[in-house]
Amino acid sequence: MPSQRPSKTACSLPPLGMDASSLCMDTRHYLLRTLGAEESVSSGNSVYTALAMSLRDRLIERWKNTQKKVAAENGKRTFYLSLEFLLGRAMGNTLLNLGLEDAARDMLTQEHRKLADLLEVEPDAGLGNGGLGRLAACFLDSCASLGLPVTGYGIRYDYGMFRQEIRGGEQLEEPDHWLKNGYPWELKRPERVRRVHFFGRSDTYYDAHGKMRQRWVDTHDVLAVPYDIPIPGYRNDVVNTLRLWRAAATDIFDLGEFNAGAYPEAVAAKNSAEHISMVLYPNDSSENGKELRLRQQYFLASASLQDVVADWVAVHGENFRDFAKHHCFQLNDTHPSCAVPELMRLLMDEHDLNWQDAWNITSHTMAYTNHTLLPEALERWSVRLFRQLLPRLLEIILEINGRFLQEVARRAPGDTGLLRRLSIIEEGGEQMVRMAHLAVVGSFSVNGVAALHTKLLCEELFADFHHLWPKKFNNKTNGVTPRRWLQWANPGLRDLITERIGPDWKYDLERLRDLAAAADDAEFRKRWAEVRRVNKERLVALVHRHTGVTFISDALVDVQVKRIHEYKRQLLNALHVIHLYDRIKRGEAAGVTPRNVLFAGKAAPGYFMAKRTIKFINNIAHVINHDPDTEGLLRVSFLPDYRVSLMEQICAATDLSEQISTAGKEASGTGNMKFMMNGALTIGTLDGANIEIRDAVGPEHFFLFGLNAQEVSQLRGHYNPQIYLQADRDLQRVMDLIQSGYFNAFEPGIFDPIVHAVTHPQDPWMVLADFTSYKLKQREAAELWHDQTEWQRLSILNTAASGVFSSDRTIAQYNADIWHLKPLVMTP
Ligand code: HBZ
Repeated sequence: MPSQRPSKTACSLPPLGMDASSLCMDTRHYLLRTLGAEESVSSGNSVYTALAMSLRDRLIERWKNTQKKVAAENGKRTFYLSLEFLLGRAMGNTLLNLGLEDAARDMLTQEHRKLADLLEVEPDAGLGNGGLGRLAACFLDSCASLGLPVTGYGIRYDYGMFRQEIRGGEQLEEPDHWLKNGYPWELKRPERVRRVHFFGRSDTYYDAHGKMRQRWVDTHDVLAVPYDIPIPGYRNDVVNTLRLWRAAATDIFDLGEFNAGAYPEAVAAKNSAEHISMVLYPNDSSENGKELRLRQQYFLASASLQDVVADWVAVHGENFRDFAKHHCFQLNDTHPSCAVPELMRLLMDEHDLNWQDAWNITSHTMAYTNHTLLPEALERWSVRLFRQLLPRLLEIILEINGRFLQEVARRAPGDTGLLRRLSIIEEGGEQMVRMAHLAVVGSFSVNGVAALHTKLLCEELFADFHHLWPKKFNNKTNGVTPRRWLQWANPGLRDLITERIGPDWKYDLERLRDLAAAADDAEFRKRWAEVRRVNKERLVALVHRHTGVTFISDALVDVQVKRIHEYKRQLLNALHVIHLYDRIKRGEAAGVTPRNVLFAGKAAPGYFMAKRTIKFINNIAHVINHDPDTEGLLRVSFLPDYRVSLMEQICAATDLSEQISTAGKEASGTGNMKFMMNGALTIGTLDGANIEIRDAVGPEHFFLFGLNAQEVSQLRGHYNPQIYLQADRDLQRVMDLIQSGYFNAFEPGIFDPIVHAVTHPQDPWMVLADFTSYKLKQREAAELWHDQTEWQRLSILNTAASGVFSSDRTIAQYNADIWHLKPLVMTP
């Protein structure tokens, strides 16, 4: 008898249920059978993990379908290359986007648990510094929600952004070991590992056809192991991918060294390979030039491009004719701009293309986004370091530069100044590679992140390039995802809005405009104010839990949360807080509107002034909060460890959003948008996206103060802070109070650097120049607060006008102008 053979058809699985009882069954399965937990005593941690696994199954189902669809459509795809993805927590976002929030809540209620408690178990994935990293995360959410085939590529750091503790008013940095309990939202893909070269030398050889070619030899290699995170779209069954690379040694031991008896050296080499993905650099606005950082950058660029090229070759063989039609690489700032020479290298050295064909492909697939004008943040790497670490890449960069400068010389004969200004290599002193020039030359699109920022890029930073290639430059004003930043962060407001204008705004945020009419409805305003009051109670509890400060109930909540940097001018806010305190002390309490001032943000560990600013704010807060005269009038708090999950609670409870950077310095800002969407009013300068926020809501509904960008630049060189000091008696009193040691009674001299910074004519941030107009605008805001009818009306109008700041709008513009991708439509 022939033995029974298994059937050829694979056993297909039924789709997973999307109701509370299916979710419950699966979660129990994982809890009891996979995690081996005791049902009765299982910790929040294991229930969280079990629920995450059940949700992941549902993501994977849709993920596979999306991948099949992408392959079947064989259309163009975009790859978003970024050293940072500041994802925050995944569970809430997954529940919201899959439409499983109610099911999860019901299931947990049956288990006598609260969803809110479970969500708190998840650590933030803090793989980014601030705006640039969070923007990448918002963009992924929007791409998936718009059904665009976009894959993120980044680094899976073992340690994300440091955890900030405040001791004695000062910042302490603690490592963020976010993976210590495992990360249920990722899948390791060992079968797709890549090999990345470092060191060695470039070798000339003749191939089988007698053609002279280059190859990179004697390299030290590092493996790049991918971990994939699913990125679900909002209720459209699309799930895109974020692929993060971890560095691993090629072999556990280098056999040569092992046999030579150098066992410790061999193990150390393994470590040094793995150091590449060990830790996120915590600088958000100045380059540190550390070799390890360049290694990270090349590691990401090389692994990601090899991955994409390998997929192409698997389908098309060595025919790259249509490669550019099918691919776009969006470079999130210059950090991944090694991608330009690396794609050239892969095409020429590994796939035998000639220079011209490789260049046509490279320069038609790369697109570069700039996020800063600050000169100290523009990346430059020494040619010496490049030659040592990435010799073949340097060779290619020099060739790109040589050909580029020839083109310039043809167009502007004899203009050596222009050549020097445009060159990718900076001469004079040590030769440096200017990464921004490399990115501009290698890309078909260069964009800024807000209208003013793009204008300044074209007129100043990249003026010569703009003159050469005006059509390359375009603006894409930033946006934020309304799923996380409105629907999830503010369910009360979400439901109230839906009740009023229906649910369409959830798919098209510009529909929020329909809310404007409700601003004149007294009953609606009352309910709006009530939702915001509840949100504020939650924030008050949070602040109390983490700082011990008791905020005044029903007082104005005035918030500045963002990275600590001189250009963002937390100091200006701090001076104003001292002024309010001074008014109370001099007997003007009756004129002072009760106010809670909240600060939060991290300082780069090596940034002295930023760290001293944190200490300054904490000392001011201590004095004010302990002075009985301030009771019921003024409270000040510095909330430690600012991160995505805290902002979710903060933005829903803020009345007054502080966006007070020196005009021309904040490229865009995105916190400003989150606050506006949730109904905060803004006090701000004409900087970054503030300008567009003010245009959208109407100038009469925005507290504008300060110099504009043109005035700032005209004042440079003859700025004299004494003029402003002499003209404002209130400002003198503030400075006198600080200098008297009032806020540092037992720490003599510690705030001298702060006094010096703001009173020095070289102060690039011109803090004192804007103090008086800031103070007066603050007074206007405080007076408006007493008219709650008007305040709530403006709050509603802010939300109603915020639709344009959805990252869905931003991504639709990237797609229309740069990517040209066809949206996927998933059929059930
Ligand atoms: O990018 C920020 C800008 O300051 C902000 O105005 C803008 O809204 C946002 C999104 O476009 N830039 C950053 O957040 N930059 C960094 O975090 C950074 C990180 C590593 C670096 C340099 C900068 O090496």
